Amino acid sequence: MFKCILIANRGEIACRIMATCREMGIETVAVYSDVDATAAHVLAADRAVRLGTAEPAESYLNQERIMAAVRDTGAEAIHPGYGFLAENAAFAARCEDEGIVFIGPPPTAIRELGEKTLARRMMIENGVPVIPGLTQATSDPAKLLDEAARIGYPVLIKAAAGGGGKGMRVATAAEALSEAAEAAGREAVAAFGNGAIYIEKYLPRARHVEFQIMADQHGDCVHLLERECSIQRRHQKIVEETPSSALTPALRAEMGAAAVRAARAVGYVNAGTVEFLLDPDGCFYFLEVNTRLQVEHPVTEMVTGIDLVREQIRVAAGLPLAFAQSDIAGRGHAIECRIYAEDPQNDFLPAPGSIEYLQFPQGPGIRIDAGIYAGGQVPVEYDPILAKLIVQAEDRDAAIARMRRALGETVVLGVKTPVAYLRDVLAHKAFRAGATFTDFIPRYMTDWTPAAGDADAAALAYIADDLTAVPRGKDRPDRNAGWPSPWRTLGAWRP
Ligand code: MV4
Repeated sequence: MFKCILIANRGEIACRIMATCREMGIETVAVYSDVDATAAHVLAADRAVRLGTAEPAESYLNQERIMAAVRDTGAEAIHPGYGFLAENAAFAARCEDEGIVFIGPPPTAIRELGEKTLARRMMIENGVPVIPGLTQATSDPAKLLDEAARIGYPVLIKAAAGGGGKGMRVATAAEALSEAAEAAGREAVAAFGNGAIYIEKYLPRARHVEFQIMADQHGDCVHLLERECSIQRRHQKIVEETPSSALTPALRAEMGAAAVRAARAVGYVNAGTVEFLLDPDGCFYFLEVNTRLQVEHPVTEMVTGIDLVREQIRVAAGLPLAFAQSDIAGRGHAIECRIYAEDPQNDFLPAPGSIEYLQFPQGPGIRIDAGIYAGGQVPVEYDPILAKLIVQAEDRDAAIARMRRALGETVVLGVKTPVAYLRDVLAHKAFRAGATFTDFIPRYMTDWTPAAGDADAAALAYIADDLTAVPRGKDRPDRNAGWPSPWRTLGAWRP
């Protein structure tokens, strides 16, 4: 087993990975940029190496400096987390060349699955259903029009080098197709440096259901059940859960088997996610494979009891999977809510700043994956995810009740967060009924404002006012020495 792992990431995911390393007796190396010199992940690591200034190219995306940090610290492996270098095939190949273990899939799998039309062809060859549409990228208007006529409108134009919903455009009729194709191509160039596009039939009211997969270096591959991630805003997932209320045991087995075929098609190793769209008739279609540990992996860990990071590290070290498909069973229901520094009343724009006060919920079935602490800063330069709140309970209703309770106990002051918004998402009749389709947020939540007289919102505003009057720095009273906690204030205060 490795003695030392470098975590090439920051924030909550770096802290999460370090927690497992510590349990496994593996030394951790953090890397950081100047604005992160005192960030949570730096404090959590055994050692930390400065990379450079805040710009990602000078720090978390800088392969030279990360490899230098690996050499200087004697780390044997790199965990890339998600984002940054996690799905960079060239970086994974470079690690291999330099004798460092990349804790993730082989570079060939990253490269092949990153080419969306190639991935579609490989899935078709392996009996995985794909959405009707092109299997070769083209910008030829005649070819696009032909295919759209064949599959029928509306169609969705996607970037061939893309993923995650970036650069997608719907065309509802032939007249709109060429303009939409040009716009999608321009966006693809800007986002991926590659303007290649293709089209698919557009499925407007489907569910996003993804399967966690895990494969070892000895040819074993299993799935660890599904996650439903249909609650998204501008292709940003905000609530994820498992199991999906739309799957029967038979459909789960069928989709899980298709996910394993998808992984085997590219010789996949380590953790990955196979995304599907599930339409209201119960037909499912391959979307893409995410070749990384995902943000929402904790819901899977909560119901399966498996530490996915531990399995990633074991598999990367050459060990066989510790479980067979028949060992995998989900217990109860888990839900995750993502808490970003963002303003729900200002179009969810990132709202970085300093964390003045922080209180997380506690109690049975609750997990917090956080990358911040009270008194810390949320820099403007990176994704403003603060923490993930994950709950597990015996069934979906109990998990919803537990999540609403946990959100009600969550206090983050100093930056705006969507905590109150998330409570309303979970309280929504359609959510409770399991009507979680990809149009949920635009359909039900566009005109959201904090409920008039909402006790939490009012109490939080009251606490925030109070806090601005609190002396700072050395004059600030010790929280343990009589400063009333917002939680007590919250409990006692009535509008
Ligand atoms: C689609 C789709 C409907 N039809 N493709 C978004 C993320 C990326 N992995 C693929 N995505 C989608 N692809 C076809 N042919 C719907 C989504 C989609 C989605 C679209 C709009 C709003 C929210 C969404 C959430 C999940 C998936």
